[in-house]
Amino acid sequence: MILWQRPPPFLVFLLAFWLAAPATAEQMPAVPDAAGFGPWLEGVREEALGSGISAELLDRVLAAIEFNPRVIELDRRQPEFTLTFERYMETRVTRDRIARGREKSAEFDHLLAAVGDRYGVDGRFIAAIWGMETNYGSHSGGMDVIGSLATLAYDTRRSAFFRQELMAALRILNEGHIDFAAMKGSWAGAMGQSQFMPTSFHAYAQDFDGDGRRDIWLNPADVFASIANYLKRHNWQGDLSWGREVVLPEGFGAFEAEIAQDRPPRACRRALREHSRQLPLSDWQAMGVRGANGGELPQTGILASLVRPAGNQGPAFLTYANYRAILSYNCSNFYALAVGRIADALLAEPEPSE
Ligand SMILES: [Ca+2]
Repeated sequence: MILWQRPPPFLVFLLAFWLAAPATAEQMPAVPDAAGFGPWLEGVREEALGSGISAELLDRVLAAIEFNPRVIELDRRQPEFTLTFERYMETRVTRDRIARGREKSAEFDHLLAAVGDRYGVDGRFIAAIWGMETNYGSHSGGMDVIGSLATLAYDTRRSAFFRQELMAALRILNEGHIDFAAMKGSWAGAMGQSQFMPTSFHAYAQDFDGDGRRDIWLNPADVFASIANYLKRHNWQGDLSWGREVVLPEGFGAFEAEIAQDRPPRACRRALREHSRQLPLSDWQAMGVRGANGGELPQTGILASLVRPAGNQGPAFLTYANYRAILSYNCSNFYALAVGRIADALLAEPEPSE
């Protein structure tokens, strides 16, 4: 039940929870019998050989992997609770993550600027996504990608999706971008510091340093360029930010019908169905919406959707096209707002008390 036309690069736990949410434990398919895994891999080998992957590579890699019951356990895990927006922001946009983001932005200053220039994506957004996905490369997931994907493809729950990802992962090895031993990722196959699924790797990963390998595991230049390219290819507007927090006027409820969407889009519907219609900032200003500090909104035609992640009584945000590019990375309003807030913190001077 993957609902995207293109899979997002990172299947976060929230997403896994969401995928699991409609099913009760009784409805989950039984854990497959590990005894059939070896014979099943023979079929994988045949298919991979037919698509041009070398026999030597397949012999070596397929002999080294096993059915991993831990992956099935993680896939079957039921959500225990859903974080509120406030709690999500407290746990994701931490002082530590911002402080580390400042350190890493300083350390990779020239590289982030060079990548930012090439792709038209401000380096603070690249750093913010890097920080959210893997805490700046320090938590990329230590699971063997081929073993995890083969286990999920052998399982019956989403076998077609994961078999396609498995084939894409074998192609990455066949093309020599990374060695088998270093091809690590999350249990669901999101790989390296940018947490790309293998099909996203083929579509978006970049070789920024020009060594012939697209190395999103160990090479910061390739990691940054891959994140930037993903955003650029999802309609990133280099001269815009992501959006802004706003204050709604008394009696704003009168506009609810006027700002409702005609029809939520098909892609990333889970997050976008919570958005208002896209209207120019000047229209929002005319409705009495103001900046978080009470200031006037810019009188421009920039299109913005209103997002209220904690419901009508909670904080309100006007979000631009770049916010939707962040949603394409990970279809969650909480995630996109956290990325925006970290990116803004990286722009601002640290508070004297910090
Ligand atoms: Ca490279």
